[in-house]
Amino acid sequence: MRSGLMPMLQLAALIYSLLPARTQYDSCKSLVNTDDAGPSWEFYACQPRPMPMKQFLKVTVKPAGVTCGDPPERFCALGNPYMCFSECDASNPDLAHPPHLMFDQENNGPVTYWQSVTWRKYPEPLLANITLSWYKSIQLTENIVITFEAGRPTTMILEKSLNYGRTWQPYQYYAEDCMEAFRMEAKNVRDLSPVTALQIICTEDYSKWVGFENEKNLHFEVKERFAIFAGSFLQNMEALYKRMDINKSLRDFFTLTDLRIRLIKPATGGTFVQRKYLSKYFYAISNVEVVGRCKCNMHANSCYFKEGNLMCECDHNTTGQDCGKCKKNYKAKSWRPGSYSPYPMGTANSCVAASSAYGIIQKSKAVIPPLAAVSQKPQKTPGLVPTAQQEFKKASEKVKKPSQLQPRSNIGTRRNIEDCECYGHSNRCSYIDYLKIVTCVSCKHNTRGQHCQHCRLGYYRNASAELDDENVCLVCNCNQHGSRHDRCNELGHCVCKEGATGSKCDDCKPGYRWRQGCFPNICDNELLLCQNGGTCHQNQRCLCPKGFTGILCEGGRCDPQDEDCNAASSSSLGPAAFLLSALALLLTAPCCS
Ligand SMILES: *[C@@H]1O[C@H](CO)[C@@H](O)[C@H](O)[C@H]1NC(C)=O
Ligand SMILES: *[C@@H]1O[C@H](CO)[C@@H](O)[C@H](O)[C@H]1NC(C)=O
Ligand SMILES: *[C@@H]1O[C@H](CO)[C@@H](O)[C@H](O)[C@H]1NC(C)=O
Ligand SMILES: *[C@@H]1O[C@H](CO)[C@@H](O)[C@H](O)[C@H]1NC(C)=O
Ligand SMILES: [Ca+2]
Repeated sequence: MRSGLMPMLQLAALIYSLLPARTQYDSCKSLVNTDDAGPSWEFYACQPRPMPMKQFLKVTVKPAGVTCGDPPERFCALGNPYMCFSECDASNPDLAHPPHLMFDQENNGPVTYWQSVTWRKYPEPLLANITLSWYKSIQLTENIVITFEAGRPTTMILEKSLNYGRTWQPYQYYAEDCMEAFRMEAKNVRDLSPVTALQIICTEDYSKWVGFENEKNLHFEVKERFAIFAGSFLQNMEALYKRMDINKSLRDFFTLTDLRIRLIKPATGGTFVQRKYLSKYFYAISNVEVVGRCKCNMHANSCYFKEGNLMCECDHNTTGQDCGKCKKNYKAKSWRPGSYSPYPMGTANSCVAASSAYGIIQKSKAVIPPLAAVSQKPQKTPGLVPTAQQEFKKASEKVKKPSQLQPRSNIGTRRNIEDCECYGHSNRCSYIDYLKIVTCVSCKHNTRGQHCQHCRLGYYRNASAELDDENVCLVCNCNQHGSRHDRCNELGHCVCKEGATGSKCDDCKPGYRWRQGCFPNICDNELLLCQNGGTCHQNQRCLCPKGFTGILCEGGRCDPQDEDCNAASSSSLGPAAFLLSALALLLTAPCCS
């Protein structure tokens, strides 16, 4: 019996290990032999392998002071308020619970965790935001799993950002009672269909009190959503990839640059809060597992971590952190992401040299209607910022016939409601009495304005799209570090900070180097030469031979034992070198946000 079982298990393990390892789109090119022309390159769509992303993130916990230990506190068991087993003291490394313990490797050692203060201020809510930033777009390939050590929260929201934390949208709501907490019907990912796959739901699956040991994990279900398209064992990934190719919302749904865990109410053990024992209510998270791949737009099969940044190693003559543009002199065709089709090699959509035979630049001849009423203020109607539900909702609602319009008596009487023209971005108008105009409300698709005819700030007009196109407004995507703000002009060009360049301000001018923004070179191989045999390290400092000092190693050789050595060398600095050292001081100071 036993001997028969083992090979079975081994076989199962083997099959299982083969399944996720079946790599697709893992090479960007290969050398092929053609009969007439000899060997030549063939190019394919490619993407990096998934990896554990928790090692590359930066964590911020807010509000300040929500991490336990300052002052030290005792914590009691949820099930037994007299069992106060643990103490948190930020000044003692053995008793501290700082945020980075959510992302360490446990390696069979004791469980390490971040812990909040207790709910001693009840009934004031115990709120905490845990923000994870990658400074890079990544695509989820596995479920996000958050491990809570002292009960899963009664209420929380998972949020995500696609634009480096500039704007946020809910990803999933979690509550013991969705209706009570969020006025949402409780749902389960298994209830979703291909049509509703991207709905933002509230789930009660991970918030019910089931005792400490039974279940500590909370999921954001990526695999289950993949399975809606690819089958329950993800056996038909081709179907999923085909959909992703043509549906940007579907691709974007699994893409993010930042995640936020908004903790709203801690575990209460399934009963009311006992005011006498507030030391048993708190949050403790031992692990946050986020597995995904760098988003490289199907133009790279690897991604590396350099100077605190994830970068795609771009192929197909593309460049940029996400391979999101063509290399210089390879702009004969406009940039496009690689395509998953035809399965399983895909299409590379390489950038083409400007001088090549394909070099016909197709300019769009679309006429952009003049922008009316430009002087109006950006509207602050809450509905103008689309909620995720609106954004993910089937976005094809047509303008309703005037007779179907619902009166909105709270804003004004209806008049000339026939003038309700919103180019399909809204189906509601209001009459504003004091301006005597009919105006669209809740413009969708990132539009705004009386007729939803403008783009929201941070978006620009897609010149080849009609005004009633869903894609009429494109996100400016200005690089957070390189641009002055997130707005751009009608061509999508952003306003760059000093030293930055490029339409999205994600490149540096000569003489500057990218380190989450462009910083002037301290040394280089042309103008700012290191002297006396010094070597320039990453354009940021000269590595001086022994005995030489100064920004450019220009300080003369002197005896290090000599007390006057440092003074002598700094007083010998010329004005230029003095300026440089002042600059270096500025640059090493903690920088602006
Ligand atoms: C948490 O983040 C949300 C937005 O995502 C914000 O409205 C709220 O004020 C933040 N709370 C804290 C305590 O920082
Ligand atoms: C994209 O896919 C989602 C999920 O299947 C679907 O709800 C949505 O209607 C699709 N969008 C378009 C433009 O096809
Ligand atoms: C990049 O451009 C060069 C010159 O046009 C070409 O030889 C090469 O094949 C291109 N590479 C890719 C991946 O398209
Ligand atoms: C601009 O609009 C056209 C027409 O709808 C669309 O095909 C194109 O993809 C849009 N451009 C972008 C960058 O989304
Ligand atoms: Ca840990």
